[in-house]
Amino acid sequence: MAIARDDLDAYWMPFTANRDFKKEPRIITGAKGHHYTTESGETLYDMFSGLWTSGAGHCHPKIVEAVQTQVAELDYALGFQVSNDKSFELARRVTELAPEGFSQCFFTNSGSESVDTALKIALAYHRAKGEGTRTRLIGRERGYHGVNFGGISVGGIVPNRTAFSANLIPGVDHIRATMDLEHTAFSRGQPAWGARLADDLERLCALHGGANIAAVIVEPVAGSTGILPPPVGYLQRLREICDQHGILLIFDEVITAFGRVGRAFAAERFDVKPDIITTAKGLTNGVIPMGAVLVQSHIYDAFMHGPESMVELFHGYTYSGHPIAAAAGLATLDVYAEEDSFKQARDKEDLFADFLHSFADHPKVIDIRNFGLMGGIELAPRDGAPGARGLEVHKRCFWEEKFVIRNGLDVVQFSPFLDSKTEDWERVFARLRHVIDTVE
Ligand code: PXG
Ligand code: PLP
Repeated sequence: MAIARDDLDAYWMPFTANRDFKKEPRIITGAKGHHYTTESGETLYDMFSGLWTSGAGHCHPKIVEAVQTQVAELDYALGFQVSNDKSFELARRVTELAPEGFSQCFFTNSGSESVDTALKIALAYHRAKGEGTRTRLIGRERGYHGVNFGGISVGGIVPNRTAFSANLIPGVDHIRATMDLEHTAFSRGQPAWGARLADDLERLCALHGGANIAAVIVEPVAGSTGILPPPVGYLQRLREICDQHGILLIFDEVITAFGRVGRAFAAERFDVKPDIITTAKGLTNGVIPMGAVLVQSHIYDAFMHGPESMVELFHGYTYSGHPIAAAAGLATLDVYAEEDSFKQARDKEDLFADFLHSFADHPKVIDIRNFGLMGGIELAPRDGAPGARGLEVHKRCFWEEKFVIRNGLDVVQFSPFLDSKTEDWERVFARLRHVIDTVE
């Protein structure tokens, strides 16, 4: 249904240029499979799988049915001291899918909540073990860990922090970002250069004393900042340094979990085992908001002391383990298994890289980055107007070429479906070339 122009005003949209958007609203009213429909009845191809969320396709019939059934059976039950059946089943299924050793899962409603939950678990874990001096948290420049206070404090996206800079949580430092165009430009997949950047963590251990650091949080492949795959050996080196100093390693897999890098988890793909993994998005295929924080058994076990009638972790959300979200999650995991979605993604990643890197010779392109089914083409910014060219490409793809991509400043980004079809990519990338050729 088309919405009246007068109806646009009340909604303060997230991470959106509200005034610009409301002059020329891009409004979706339906979706099926790999396509959206707009309020004017046009069909658009979705080259971003929702917002990294919907790898199995929109309105997947199995997930739709599971949600419809669940909402009529149990809409909600309290989650503190009482719970629902589906949440337990989903926790078991998620831990079975996870790398060995991940034995428990704590439910949240978003990636931002997963991150703040993981940071709190890390701090409380050390305290429970009698290492209360471990209070410092380490993030990475350019990291995106959601928008809550913990997440923006360890995060490294400058505009997300600026207005709040005096109120970020104390005791946080950042290691360097892993991109340096001089060394990494046009790397296909993981850059060969840059493992040494992990040694920045050693510097912070020397500065603060490693025994004062609770945890390090990184995205195994940085997504929001414009797709930065880890240099070869980098994550292994971070793990080594954490082990040497007794620091917990947190992988923020809100984007990378559930097939985006061709495996259930990036931890599995890179063969590096963190202590804690945060997830959201693909857990329910984006259908109902839900996140999960996975912990290794040594974390959970550290809390299971003291009187049995005591709450072990003073943390939780009204909607933790919501039955409808859990039902969506169970159906989503079924779909991933039945359709072998992660293998489909893996089988297609080379072709995806070929399409992306076919832009390497374009005069307006300054870098191309990819890993799994995450890809970004960085355009040269216009003089004095960073981001303007990227936004124009995004809008022209939407209005003229009828497909949806994301731009983060001048990085044009793609997060295709796990079961994408070659012919759809052929059309998208051919038309994208035309748009980049002709954009000012
Ligand atoms: N951690 C990571 C690694 C993320 O990518 C979050 C935490 C926060 O999740 P929620 O569900 O609270 O948004 C994210 C989310 C983009 C984009 O444009 C990426 C995210 C969110 C919105 C936009 O790439 N990632
Ligand atoms: N604010 C108030 C006044 C509340 O009562 C609650 C929860 O009961 C919250 C915030 C937190 O809400 P949620 O548990 O949905 O995160």
